[in-house]
Amino acid sequence: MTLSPYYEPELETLSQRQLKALQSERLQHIVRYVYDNNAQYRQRFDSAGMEPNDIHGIDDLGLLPLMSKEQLRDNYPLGLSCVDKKTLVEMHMSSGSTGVPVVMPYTRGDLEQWASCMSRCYRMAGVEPSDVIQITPSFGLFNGGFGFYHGAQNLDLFVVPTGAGHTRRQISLARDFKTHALTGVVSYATRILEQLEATGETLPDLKVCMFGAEIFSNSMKEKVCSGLGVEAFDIYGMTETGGVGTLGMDCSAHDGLHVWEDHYLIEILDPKTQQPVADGEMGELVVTALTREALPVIRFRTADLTRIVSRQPCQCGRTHVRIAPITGRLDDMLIVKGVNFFPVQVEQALMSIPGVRPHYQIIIEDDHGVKDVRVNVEVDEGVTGFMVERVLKEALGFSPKGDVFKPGELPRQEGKAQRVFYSQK
Ligand code: DLL
Repeated sequence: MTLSPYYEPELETLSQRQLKALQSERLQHIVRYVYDNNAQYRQRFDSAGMEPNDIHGIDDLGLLPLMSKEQLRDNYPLGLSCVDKKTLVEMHMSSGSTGVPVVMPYTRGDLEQWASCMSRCYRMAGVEPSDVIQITPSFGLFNGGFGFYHGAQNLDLFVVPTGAGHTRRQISLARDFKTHALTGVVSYATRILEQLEATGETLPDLKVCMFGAEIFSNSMKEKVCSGLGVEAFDIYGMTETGGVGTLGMDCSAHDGLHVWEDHYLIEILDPKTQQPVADGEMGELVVTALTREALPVIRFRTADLTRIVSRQPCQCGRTHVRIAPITGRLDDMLIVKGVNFFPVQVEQALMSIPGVRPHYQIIIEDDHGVKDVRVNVEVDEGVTGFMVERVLKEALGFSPKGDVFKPGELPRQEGKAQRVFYSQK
């Protein structure tokens, strides 16, 4: 018997009208809820000159003040929690580049909401009960490991909880337990692929990869898919929204990420004016959590850049809005020699060169305020620095300096890969 491709068919295929009505009702509720249960929210709404009764539906969203990562950091550990600490059952945390933590506490209801979002993602990737799923992010403060786990438990999948690292052991477990789906951080897939290529082994049972947590170019995705012989899904979420999978994933049409709009209201705003951009235009994703209990973010500025792909129903039958894969973060944009670019553009150009490996570094050299960029990349024999430089010049409009390295020469990291480094002269 083939299972339904949906986990919650009715909710995933609501008509636009039904969806808007549900979102409006939930928005009114959540705004009243945070106002009544947390003094910080109350104060911020009061300062913005609004009160919960002003919100009649999603068209009034713009009346609510925007929320920044700093606010979450300033309220470490539980200053923005809307529930009694006794009702909390779990927490996750991200430290980001500044090291000041952002904490997300969970009630039992929040864990169930997370598991439902994740279950939708698994179903969308065609993963079925008793399929073997290998979870490669760490089981710890990072939400990745536990998020994949909660969803998998909810669907009765067979979990191989390898956690991070130990690539050789990951491969032997995947082979011995016939892993069907591999989940984790994008750059870890490249580590597994590298190891397989070095030994000539294959993982014939592996059919699906669910990867996210990092911005990745299409060409990187193609390399991973063809190398591992899998279909890769781009899964999206963040600590502030409740973790991996909460915001959505692409379906096998791979035409944008389906946002779980009954749980999260999204806006795409111009980062400068903070006004909505037209559909199709790039902007900052701003998220309101409609169904979380412990810490529902309201108009949270994610700093992630994306655009609306379509509001029309997808060929998979789901009706929620689709957004483009994340192309950059506001704080990621590099400016060198008067040219603005995102690291993913360098990756896209590098990965389009046959024989270039998915391991690279972008080094921003600062010589008394004058910036230059150096790109180091691993390549197979026969690929020269000149070939790399030519492609980068074409893509970026200027020639970065750089060196080519043999496979395995650049350092590897566990977890999210650091691609950009800064050096002072
Ligand atoms: O990275 C959640 C996650 C874990 C997603 C495992 C997918 C797989 P944080 O550590 O809080 O949570 O980082 C969130 O990572 O704002 C994006 O900038 C980036 N990010 C997450 N998913 C994607 C994705 C997890 N699919 C931050 N594509 C977000 C691009 C992503 N960037």
